[in-house]
Amino acid sequence: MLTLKDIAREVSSVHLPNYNPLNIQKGIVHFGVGNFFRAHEALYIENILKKEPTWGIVGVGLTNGEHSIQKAAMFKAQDCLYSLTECAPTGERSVRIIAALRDYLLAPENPEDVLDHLSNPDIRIVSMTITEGGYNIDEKTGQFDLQSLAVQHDLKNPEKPETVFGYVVEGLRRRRDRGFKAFTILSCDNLRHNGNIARKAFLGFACARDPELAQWIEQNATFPNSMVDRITPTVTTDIAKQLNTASGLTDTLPVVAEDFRHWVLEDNFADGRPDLASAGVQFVSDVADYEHVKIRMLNASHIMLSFPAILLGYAHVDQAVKDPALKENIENFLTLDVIPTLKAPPGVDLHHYMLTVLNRFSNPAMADQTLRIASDGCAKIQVFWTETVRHILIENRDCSRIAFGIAAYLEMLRGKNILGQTYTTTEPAYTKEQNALIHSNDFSAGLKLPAFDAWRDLDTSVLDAKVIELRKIIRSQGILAALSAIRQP
Ligand code: CS2
Repeated sequence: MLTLKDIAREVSSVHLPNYNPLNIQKGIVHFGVGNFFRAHEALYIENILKKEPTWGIVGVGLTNGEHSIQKAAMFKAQDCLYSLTECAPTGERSVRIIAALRDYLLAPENPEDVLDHLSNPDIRIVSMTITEGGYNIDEKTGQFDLQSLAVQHDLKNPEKPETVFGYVVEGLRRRRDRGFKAFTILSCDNLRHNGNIARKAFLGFACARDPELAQWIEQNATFPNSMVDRITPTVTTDIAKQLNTASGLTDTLPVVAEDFRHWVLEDNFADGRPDLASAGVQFVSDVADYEHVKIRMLNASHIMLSFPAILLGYAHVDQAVKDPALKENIENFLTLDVIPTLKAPPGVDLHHYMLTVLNRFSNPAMADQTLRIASDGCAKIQVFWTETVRHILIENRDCSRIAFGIAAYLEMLRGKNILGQTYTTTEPAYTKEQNALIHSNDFSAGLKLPAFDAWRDLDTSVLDAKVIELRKIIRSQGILAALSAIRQP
């Protein structure tokens, strides 16, 4: 296993940290230590640690299922080191060891340890990648959902929290009572205005817990918005083996990512920040236009591609984007439906952006999984498609591509592709009753799913009829026939 001792010796062709990890102090707590975080934020931090050794990261996992316990043990066993393999579409690869993660805590095993870190004034940033659906916002009301069981638990047991909201707010309560500064709450999830959503969620929780504390947090903590971008596939056991064979390392937690990365951030930090600009972070006064472009073009077309791709039996994104009919559909979706609704940020050409996205999707070296992209479609559809759908409905524009996307999503959820193979989708938000809607023989039943809540206030009759028509075509003649039916003349 990879250890600090290993990185003291040169492993040929693997880049090692340019600082001594033993000299690093902790300055950041991060919730949600997934592959994206390990290939993105952790790498940016890695690149400044030599100059600024006070910004090491403590990772926190909030769940204690078997998988989480195993992951925590693996992190500990390799001193929280791991290898990152970056792959260019040309096939070139480079491997480096990331040592920015200096500790990993499994919150349910020792909640006090997490709260001690959060109330330590050395921790000045609390960042998070807790997924698009993780902010507990009710899309119908746009408000923090106080009724969820986990939130209710934390409101009743504020000093023994279980959710990220409970932990962060209790940590801030202790800092206030001890006369310490608040920290920056930095969301790194693919959300529209992720900082504003985080503010709504954490203040929503804090207000229900103690309005005075909420006021202190509002006045002292900050919630910068950010746009984050780097495609980071799931690492299966086979991929891990291949990565280790290629690198010559014995890493139980290797990560692989594309060679592209981008982070645009608002410069609004409560208690200082590292010099991230020197590591390539772009600081701007308003992230909104960058977020809109990224979410509505890259993430939106990622799901628009993956839903039908799964039905066609494509396991990987690069295979899917090489299918002419699927690629043409993405190009039409972006040029006809999405780009006309966007404002290009300074220096960004939207047509060029589209070509870059398609080129990134075609990177075969990563074997990015269509099922990874399609997971939690319920949250992703709401976050990635809503603005585009609302524009189309309000302006009475051609809704056929979005109807196709919805039809492909609903058919994909049924778990069987055109080759008759079955697969398992991941939809954490759906209840038993909602899952039954997916398998109903009534083609309109699925339209009741919460995935479509964010435009339910508009007249959806034309869209709904088109979805039903396309579902029938997919079921009787297949996905390519449905694509032909919506093809541009
Ligand atoms: C993907 C993202 O899961 C998804 O929906 O679109 O993980 C995507 O790979 C990243 O946002 C790229 O920055």
